Amino acid sequence: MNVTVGIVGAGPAGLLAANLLTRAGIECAVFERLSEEAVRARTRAGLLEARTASLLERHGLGNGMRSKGTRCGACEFRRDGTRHVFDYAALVGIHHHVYPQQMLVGDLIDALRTAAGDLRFLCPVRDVRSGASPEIVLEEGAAVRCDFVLGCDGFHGVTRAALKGASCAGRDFGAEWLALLAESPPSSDHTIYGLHREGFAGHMLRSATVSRFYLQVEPDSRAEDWSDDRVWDLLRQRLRADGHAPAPGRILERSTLQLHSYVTEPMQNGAVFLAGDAAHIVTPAGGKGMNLALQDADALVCGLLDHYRSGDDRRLAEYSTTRLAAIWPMVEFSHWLLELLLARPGEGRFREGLREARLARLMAGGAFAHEFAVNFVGPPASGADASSPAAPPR
Ligand code: RFL
Repeated sequence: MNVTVGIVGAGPAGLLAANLLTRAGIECAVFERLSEEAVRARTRAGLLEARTASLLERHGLGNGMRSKGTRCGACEFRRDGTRHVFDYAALVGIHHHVYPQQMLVGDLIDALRTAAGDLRFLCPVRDVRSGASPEIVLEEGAAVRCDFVLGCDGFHGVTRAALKGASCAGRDFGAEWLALLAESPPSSDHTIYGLHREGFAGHMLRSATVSRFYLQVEPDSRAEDWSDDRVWDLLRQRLRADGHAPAPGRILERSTLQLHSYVTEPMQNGAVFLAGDAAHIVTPAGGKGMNLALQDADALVCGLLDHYRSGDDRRLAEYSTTRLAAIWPMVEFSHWLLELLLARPGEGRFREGLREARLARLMAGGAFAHEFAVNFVGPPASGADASSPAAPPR
């Protein structure tokens, strides 16, 4: 079996790449190990940077985000019962879009179907072989020969192993968050970070009735050991300020997240390319993961369009260098924010002193606050990663 571009994984990166290639008339197929139902139901991210939102609009894929999402231009830090609202939109004039990942993934699946794209669920990939004509080896044994393979299969995928000579640099932060999705309405119109001495708590917007919460817990905790009552007691304790606290509701999902960040360099070997979490994973602090995944896919498709339309391989050759230059600053930003959010009760007053100083510096306004705002909402797209509009649907 042959396919021009083989895409492993139907997450945000793989689905965006498939949409753009299919609309441009370049044959591609997506191989996804899970069922469509499972992919559509996977709740994760919710914050789209301004440059990601404009990327989706530019490709005609922003309708759902615009009609069902909301805009957000501030975040809040709560510490010792005091609220510190950071109005980044007032500083830089741009907003986030709040649009749950599963809704965007649903939009991308629907758009790909409309464009008659080739999307194969329950089709796990066992291996990817690099080389002049790379191959995707399916779990059931068939090999699919491709011009290019896009590894969009997340951090636990199989494509990264095909990048011989690539290295993965990263850090495990030795901390864990309980990630919860609950029937609890927003208690404000922005993200809330609770900087409590005993551990971080976060309240993130998702919809009018559902919120995502994070709770810093002891490393190696098990999600099922946390009763609803204990979860709500801690969330209310860590997020309470000036009489504001989240309203308890039914907990729909709970899982634990080991906090780590990793970056693979380079993101390419021959005709095999990585995009999204397959190449880099960032902790949820700052909400960068899905944004980087979509931006990678957009940049990669730009290079492929140049290759097929004019035989110009410069953007493909520069893909890894260009993307890593955009990825590392976001990893650094997320790391800085995580250091502000995480409590390390064992480190006592010194750590708390640093947190106080960092928060004060941020809330003082000025150049530092401006830089934080730009990084949080996403710097404007540079010439290097701003793609040309996709060709109209066939
Ligand atoms: P995905 O979404 O992980 O998709 C990869 C797909 O590949 C499939 N796959 C395979 N298919 C075939 N054969 C194999 N051998 C395969 N192995 C894997 C998988 O089934 C899957 O469908 O990667 P992608 O496209 O790179 O997208 C990355 C984003 O999903 C991720 O970065 C974000 O969800 C991270 N993230 C957040 N990002 C943000 O920008 N803003 C946020 O607010 C935010 N919140 C979060 C998050 C991630 C979270 N978790 C669970 C890690 C909150 C949470 C709780």
